[in-house]
Amino acid sequence: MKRGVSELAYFGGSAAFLQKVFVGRPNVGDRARFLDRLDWVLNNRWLTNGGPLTREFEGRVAELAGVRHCVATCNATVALQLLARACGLTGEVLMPSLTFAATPQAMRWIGLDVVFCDVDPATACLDPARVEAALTPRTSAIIGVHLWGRPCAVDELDKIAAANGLVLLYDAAHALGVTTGGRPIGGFGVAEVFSFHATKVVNSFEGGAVVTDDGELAARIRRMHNFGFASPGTADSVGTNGKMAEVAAAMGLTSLDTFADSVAHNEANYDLYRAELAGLPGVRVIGYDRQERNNFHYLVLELDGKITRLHRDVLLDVLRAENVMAQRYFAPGCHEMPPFRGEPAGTLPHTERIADRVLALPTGPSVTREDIRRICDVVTMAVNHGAEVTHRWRARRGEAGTREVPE
Ligand code: T4K
Repeated sequence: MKRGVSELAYFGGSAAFLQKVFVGRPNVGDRARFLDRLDWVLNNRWLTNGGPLTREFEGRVAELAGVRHCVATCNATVALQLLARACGLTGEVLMPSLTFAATPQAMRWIGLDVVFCDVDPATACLDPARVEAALTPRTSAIIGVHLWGRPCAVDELDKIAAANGLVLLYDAAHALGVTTGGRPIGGFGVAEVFSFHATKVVNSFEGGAVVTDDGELAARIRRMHNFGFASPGTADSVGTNGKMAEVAAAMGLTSLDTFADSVAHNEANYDLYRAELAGLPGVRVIGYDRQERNNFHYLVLELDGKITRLHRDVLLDVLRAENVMAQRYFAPGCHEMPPFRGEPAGTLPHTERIADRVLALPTGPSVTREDIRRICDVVTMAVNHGAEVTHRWRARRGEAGTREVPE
């Protein structure tokens, strides 16, 4: 327990954790089961190119997502590119700026123009009204992002896409195992993309997948992710190499085996964070709709600096000094990153406001209840003494002559 501001590690106290506690610590799952699978892969001498474990993984992901088809890929960024290409996107694609850089990067990399729309402050996902206002004759698609695993306004976006002849896709990197209106994420729009990166709730080291009910689209993507081959060695379309390796599928299957346990652990963590931080003025744990299925993968705090007198970046520094490696998921908004700059400042006010306030804290199966109590103790100490912490933080920054001080 910290008994005063001077005991915070940032101001010279000892750190709350001897070793770093990370956001996105991988869920390794049952190691023996993984090693069995790995052994099987090596004995089978079939290491990639649509091997049996990859097919099994695809079947299990499709089932979880409630769709007929799944094409597993080397990562979600390539999955987004394959999907965009397979749908024949051209010109402009609309998407939120409040996302991981992969969403716009994937589109820009294949030559599409990215147009950012503001988010609905209630969901932090695309605001359908802003999408409608951004349509031009060059718009070919809408890409929704289920941010932090909280679903987009799928019905409204569907109506806009249908009324304007647009392709509707979802970046569902955060939303495996989530439902909206009782229906699993995976079956909305033309297709959706999951990520199985090491840091995700289900991981395959690196990996991704396109899921869809459209068999023709899935077949096209399957060909495209294998050099465009329609038959061995013969390409009938432009293609790339986006395949998942068997070792990745072995990890993905092992991670799926414990998916329900991981979600239960995440949910218990989420409840404990909420209980520990309840009533702390100006601090909100971003919520999940308990009527739906959630994966509780991201634990996101929103800090109202006017109340706390403590900016998110100050709290981030304070936490990191304690070895709590919180993350600014997601700041800055992508529209403020050099490859995408061009929007006049202030055009995405909700995005900018949220990006300025949010902070992801460690959760997942490797984070214990005691870890959470200690993390919340630091947050509580810093927030309860927000003005003093900010003052001392500024003084230290000023002495060091480093970056500008957030308001
Ligand atoms: N769309 C969205 C909305 C996404 O969030 C992402 C990825 C994508 C698309 C693209 O998916 P992929 O193409 O990656 O399949 C991390 C992940 O690399 C990235 O996959 C993820 N989103 C993003 C939210 O988080 P960084 O730049 O924050 O990575 P890094 O290396 O700083 O790691 C994050 C944290 O995880 C750190 O606290 C350390 C910890 N960590 C990381 C790794 C790799 C571990 O403890 N062990 C590990 O092995 O992007």
